[in-house]
Amino acid sequence: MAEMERTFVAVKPDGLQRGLVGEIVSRFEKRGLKLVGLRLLQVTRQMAETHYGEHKGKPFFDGLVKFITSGPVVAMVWEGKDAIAIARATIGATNPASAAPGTIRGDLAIEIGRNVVHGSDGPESASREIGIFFSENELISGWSRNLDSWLTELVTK
Ligand code: DAT
Ligand code: MG
Repeated sequence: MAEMERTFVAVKPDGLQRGLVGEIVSRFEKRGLKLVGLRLLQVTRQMAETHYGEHKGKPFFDGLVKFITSGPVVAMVWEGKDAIAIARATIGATNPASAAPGTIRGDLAIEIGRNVVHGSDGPESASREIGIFFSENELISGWSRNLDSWLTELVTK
Protein backbone atom coordinates (compact mmCIF):
# COMPACT_ATOMS: atom_id res chain seq x y z
CA MET A 1 0.00 0.00 0.00
CA ALA A 2 1.39 3.38 -0.96
CA GLU A 3 2.19 5.76 1.85
CA MET A 4 0.56 9.09 2.51
CA GLU A 5 3.06 11.71 1.45
CA ARG A 6 3.47 15.45 1.70
CA THR A 7 5.00 17.47 -1.10
CA PHE A 8 6.11 21.07 -1.39
CA VAL A 9 4.68 23.09 -4.28
CA ALA A 10 5.21 26.78 -5.00
CA VAL A 11 3.74 29.17 -7.52
CA LYS A 12 6.76 31.15 -8.68
CA PRO A 13 6.80 34.97 -9.14
CA ASP A 14 5.82 34.68 -12.82
CA GLY A 15 2.65 32.82 -11.78
CA LEU A 16 1.67 35.66 -9.43
CA GLN A 17 2.48 38.36 -11.99
CA ARG A 18 0.38 36.54 -14.57
CA GLY A 19 -2.59 35.99 -12.25
CA LEU A 20 -2.30 32.20 -12.34
CA VAL A 21 -2.44 31.40 -8.61
CA GLY A 22 -6.10 30.33 -8.61
CA GLU A 23 -5.69 28.24 -11.75
CA ILE A 24 -2.65 26.44 -10.34
CA VAL A 25 -4.16 25.80 -6.88
CA SER A 26 -7.29 24.56 -8.61
CA ARG A 27 -5.41 21.92 -10.57
CA PHE A 28 -4.05 20.29 -7.41
CA GLU A 29 -7.45 20.53 -5.69
CA LYS A 30 -9.23 18.95 -8.64
CA ARG A 31 -6.62 16.23 -8.92
CA GLY A 32 -7.60 15.19 -5.39
CA LEU A 33 -4.63 16.15 -3.25
CA LYS A 34 -5.36 17.74 0.11
CA LEU A 35 -4.07 21.21 0.98
CA VAL A 36 -2.32 21.19 4.36
CA GLY A 37 -0.24 24.40 4.19
CA LEU A 38 -0.44 27.71 2.32
CA ARG A 39 1.62 30.89 2.56
CA LEU A 40 2.18 34.02 0.47
CA LEU A 41 5.72 35.23 1.03
CA GLN A 42 8.73 37.01 -0.36
CA VAL A 43 11.56 34.47 -0.63
CA THR A 44 14.87 35.79 0.71
CA ARG A 45 18.16 35.21 -1.06
CA GLN A 46 19.23 32.86 1.73
CA MET A 47 16.04 30.79 1.49
CA ALA A 48 16.41 30.62 -2.30
CA GLU A 49 20.03 29.45 -2.11
CA THR A 50 19.09 26.78 0.43
CA HIS A 51 16.03 25.66 -1.49
CA TYR A 52 17.97 25.39 -4.77
CA GLY A 53 21.21 24.20 -3.09
CA GLU A 54 21.49 21.15 -5.37
CA HIS A 55 21.91 23.52 -8.34
CA LYS A 56 24.66 25.68 -6.83
CA GLY A 57 27.53 26.04 -9.32
CA LYS A 58 25.35 25.45 -12.39
CA PRO A 59 25.28 28.19 -15.04
CA PHE A 60 21.60 29.02 -14.41
CA PHE A 61 21.88 29.18 -10.58
CA ASP A 62 22.28 32.97 -10.20
CA GLY A 63 19.43 33.68 -12.61
CA LEU A 64 17.25 31.14 -10.82
CA VAL A 65 17.86 32.73 -7.41
CA LYS A 66 17.24 36.20 -8.86
CA PHE A 67 13.99 35.03 -10.46
CA ILE A 68 12.58 33.22 -7.42
CA THR A 69 13.32 36.27 -5.22
CA SER A 70 11.94 38.78 -7.76
CA GLY A 71 8.45 38.90 -6.25
CA PRO A 72 6.14 37.03 -3.92
CA VAL A 73 5.54 33.29 -4.23
CA VAL A 74 2.67 31.12 -3.00
CA ALA A 75 4.12 28.22 -1.02
CA MET A 76 1.97 25.16 -0.43
CA VAL A 77 2.07 21.69 1.05
CA TRP A 78 -0.17 19.07 -0.55
CA GLU A 79 -0.85 15.68 1.00
CA GLY A 80 -2.05 12.39 -0.41
CA LYS A 81 -1.18 8.88 -1.46
CA ASP A 82 1.84 9.23 -3.80
CA ALA A 83 1.49 13.02 -3.56
CA ILE A 84 5.08 13.70 -4.69
CA ALA A 85 4.83 11.82 -7.99
CA ILE A 86 1.26 12.97 -8.60
CA ALA A 87 2.21 16.63 -8.10
CA ARG A 88 5.25 16.27 -10.41
CA ALA A 89 3.06 14.69 -13.09
CA THR A 90 0.47 17.45 -12.72
CA ILE A 91 3.23 20.06 -13.05
CA GLY A 92 4.88 18.51 -16.14
CA ALA A 93 8.42 18.48 -17.51
CA THR A 94 10.94 21.08 -16.29
CA ASN A 95 11.15 22.66 -19.74
CA PRO A 96 7.63 23.83 -20.67
CA ALA A 97 8.57 23.60 -24.35
CA SER A 98 8.54 19.83 -23.99
CA ALA A 99 5.94 19.51 -21.22
CA ALA A 100 2.84 17.57 -22.21
CA PRO A 101 -0.36 19.49 -22.88
CA GLY A 102 -2.66 19.02 -19.89
CA THR A 103 0.15 19.63 -17.43
CA ILE A 104 0.52 23.03 -15.75
CA ARG A 105 3.78 23.82 -17.53
CA GLY A 106 2.54 22.32 -20.81
CA ASP A 107 -0.56 24.53 -20.73
CA LEU A 108 0.65 27.74 -19.09
CA ALA A 109 4.33 28.28 -19.91
CA ILE A 110 6.79 28.29 -22.81
CA GLU A 111 10.31 28.37 -21.42
CA ILE A 112 12.46 26.82 -18.68
CA GLY A 113 13.39 30.03 -16.87
CA ARG A 114 9.69 30.97 -16.45
CA ASN A 115 8.05 27.65 -15.67
CA VAL A 116 5.52 29.05 -13.13
CA VAL A 117 5.58 26.29 -10.55
CA HIS A 118 7.91 24.22 -8.36
CA GLY A 119 7.32 20.70 -7.04
CA SER A 120 9.54 18.50 -4.86
CA ASP A 121 11.22 15.62 -6.70
CA GLY A 122 11.39 13.02 -3.89
CA PRO A 123 10.71 12.33 -0.21
CA GLU A 124 13.98 13.85 1.03
CA SER A 125 13.62 17.06 -0.98
CA ALA A 126 9.95 17.31 0.01
CA SER A 127 10.74 17.15 3.69
CA ARG A 128 13.71 19.52 3.32
CA GLU A 129 11.76 22.06 1.27
CA ILE A 130 8.70 21.98 3.53
CA GLY A 131 11.06 22.75 6.43
CA ILE A 132 12.43 25.84 4.65
CA PHE A 133 8.99 27.36 4.14
CA PHE A 134 6.84 26.07 7.00
CA SER A 135 7.06 25.27 10.67
CA GLU A 136 5.14 22.16 11.75
CA ASN A 137 2.45 24.20 13.53
CA GLU A 138 1.64 26.00 10.26
CA LEU A 139 0.56 22.72 8.65
CA ILE A 140 -2.93 21.35 9.21
CA SER A 141 -3.09 17.72 8.19
CA GLY A 142 -5.73 16.53 10.64
CA TRP A 143 -8.72 17.70 8.67
CA SER A 144 -10.82 15.22 6.71
CA ARG A 145 -13.04 15.74 3.70
CA ASN A 146 -16.30 13.95 3.06
CA LEU A 147 -15.20 13.37 -0.52
CA ASP A 148 -12.08 11.40 0.42
CA SER A 149 -13.83 8.05 0.09
CA TRP A 150 -14.59 9.00 -3.54
CA LEU A 151 -10.93 9.77 -4.24
CA THR A 152 -9.14 6.95 -2.48
CA GLU A 153 -9.77 3.50 -1.07
CA LEU A 154 -7.29 4.45 1.64
CA VAL A 155 -9.60 6.59 3.75
CA THR A 156 -7.90 7.75 6.90
CA LYS A 157 -9.86 8.74 9.94
P1 DAT B 1 12.27 21.11 -11.58
O1 DAT B 1 11.82 22.51 -11.24
O2 DAT B 1 11.44 20.51 -12.68
O3 DAT B 1 12.42 20.21 -10.39
P2 DAT B 1 15.18 21.29 -11.60
O4 DAT B 1 15.13 20.95 -10.15
O5 DAT B 1 16.07 20.48 -12.47
O6 DAT B 1 13.72 21.25 -12.26
O7 DAT B 1 15.60 22.82 -11.77
C1 DAT B 1 15.08 23.80 -10.91
C2 DAT B 1 14.70 25.00 -11.73
O8 DAT B 1 15.86 25.57 -12.32
C3 DAT B 1 13.78 24.70 -12.91
O9 DAT B 1 12.40 24.71 -12.54
C4 DAT B 1 14.11 25.80 -13.86
C5 DAT B 1 15.59 26.07 -13.61
N1 DAT B 1 16.42 25.35 -14.57
C6 DAT B 1 16.72 24.03 -14.55
N2 DAT B 1 17.53 23.70 -15.58
C7 DAT B 1 17.74 24.86 -16.23
C8 DAT B 1 18.49 25.20 -17.41
N3 DAT B 1 19.19 24.28 -18.09
N4 DAT B 1 18.48 26.49 -17.81
C9 DAT B 1 17.78 27.43 -17.15
N5 DAT B 1 17.05 27.17 -16.04
C10 DAT B 1 17.04 25.90 -15.60
MG1 MG C 1 13.77 20.25 -8.83
